[in-house]
Amino acid sequence: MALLGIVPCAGHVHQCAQILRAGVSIGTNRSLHMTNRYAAKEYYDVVVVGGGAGGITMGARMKRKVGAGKVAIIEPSETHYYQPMWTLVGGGAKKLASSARPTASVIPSGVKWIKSEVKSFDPDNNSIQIDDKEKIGYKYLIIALGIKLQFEKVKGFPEAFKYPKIGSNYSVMTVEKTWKALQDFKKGNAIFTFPNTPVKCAGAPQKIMYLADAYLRKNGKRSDANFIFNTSLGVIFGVKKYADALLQIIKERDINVNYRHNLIEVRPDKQEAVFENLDKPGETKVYQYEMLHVTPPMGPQDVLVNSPVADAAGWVDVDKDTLQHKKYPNVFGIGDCTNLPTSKTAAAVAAQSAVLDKTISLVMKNQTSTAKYDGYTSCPLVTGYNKVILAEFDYNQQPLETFPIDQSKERWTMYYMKANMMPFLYWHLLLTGYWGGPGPYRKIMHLGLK
Ligand code: FAD
Ligand code: UQ1
Repeated sequence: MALLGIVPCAGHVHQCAQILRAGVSIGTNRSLHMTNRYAAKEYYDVVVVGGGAGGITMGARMKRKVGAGKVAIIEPSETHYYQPMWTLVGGGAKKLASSARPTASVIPSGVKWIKSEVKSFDPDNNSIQIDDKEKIGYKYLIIALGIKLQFEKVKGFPEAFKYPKIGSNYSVMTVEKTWKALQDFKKGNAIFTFPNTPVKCAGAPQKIMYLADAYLRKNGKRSDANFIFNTSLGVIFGVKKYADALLQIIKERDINVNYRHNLIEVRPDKQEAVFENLDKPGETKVYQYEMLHVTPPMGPQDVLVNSPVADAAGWVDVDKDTLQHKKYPNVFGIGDCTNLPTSKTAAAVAAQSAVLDKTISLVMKNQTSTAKYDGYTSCPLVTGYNKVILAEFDYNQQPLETFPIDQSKERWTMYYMKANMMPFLYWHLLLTGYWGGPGPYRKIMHLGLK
């Protein structure tokens, strides 16, 4: 217990067996799973697993709902990162340190931080197991575990990162290597990859390419570089309005795009990257690189795969409107770990947090949830050191824009917002549970306009 920093405290931690026996039902006539055969050592009204963007945000919202002492957040990491900053760190426009804060400083005050990893879920008994086989009981569970990076699925990784000229903005360990590779660029291919899996922030694999292009132009080296975007996808971006704008930029900046090309191996000693053609099984092509930016394959966290709270693929199986678990009504999911059919971003987490807040309020009152998430997500597509296309869209991949201007145009104002305002919004409004996405402002901004 002491090792985990968990100190049971009367008034804050209740004996689960006592409370779990209460049993409540919700409007959906599915009864909450409120009997527990195992007495967990600790019990909280709300347990949040994962202390990233979604977990801290929901922890703050739940504190307001049920009181700090009745909420616990389970998160093993000592440091919380604002990951959207890493695009700019890889491009040399921000320092890595500016993306990091101690986890202790973002845990809502009074909320219990259990510095541990979740090892398994037992939703039939309202408990989860953490390190050392210890069980934590809950009345409501919110799963916010994010997505797992799987560099090891590409032959040659992770050892390849010991070599220069390879970087990845997706990991805190490798993002500064991107900037180094860019600064050291001499002559040859600059290659950027997109894997054959779901990813978080699907725009990020190409944002760094536009920054690299701008950097080399500024330094008079662009004519020595051949830019290649090898993507497993069949399109440049899923929303036509922004795809059209990006294709125009790609043409203007002389970038070569190879669709359906998936990175399968890196040979860093020879500076070679091997890609398979997904449309011609067995066909591979070796590319020489002077700089390689890798977006790793990604997938659900190990603890979710084959767990009772996950779907067949390993994503938390939630209702796409309410974010309530499809089978366990006292379990909820938010963010990258869910099977919500939208693009995985912090902006999506913001909009989801407002919906989930409503859903849980209604469930707590034994009412059916009427909240409805529209799939809102956003990707500030950085296309230079002072340019951003602000993509915002919904489940139908239709633009859902906040500002009454054409957001598919590159704008310095949007860059300013991405680089300077979003971090503030994240640390001070999202993580404190006061930012539920731009939905309400969109309506005001568009007043009087069609
Ligand atoms: P995370 O924030 O990743 O948090 C998951 C947490 O779960 C982590 O703290 C982890 O330690 C914890 N965890 C994992 N396993 C366990 C376990 N077994 N037990 C307990 N805890 C566990 N989004 C935008 O909106 N705009 C952008 O411009 C943008 N750009 C991005 C650029 C890059 C390079 C990257 C990498 C991401 C970007 N994103 C952007 C995406 C955004 O950062 C994520 O979508 C967001 O952080 C998702 O929040 P989450 O809570 O689902 O997951
Ligand atoms: C957003 O809400 C958000 O989460 C805090 C982001 O992540 C950092 C974003 O990148 C964006 C664009 C939004 C949406 C916000 C506005 C004002 C359009």
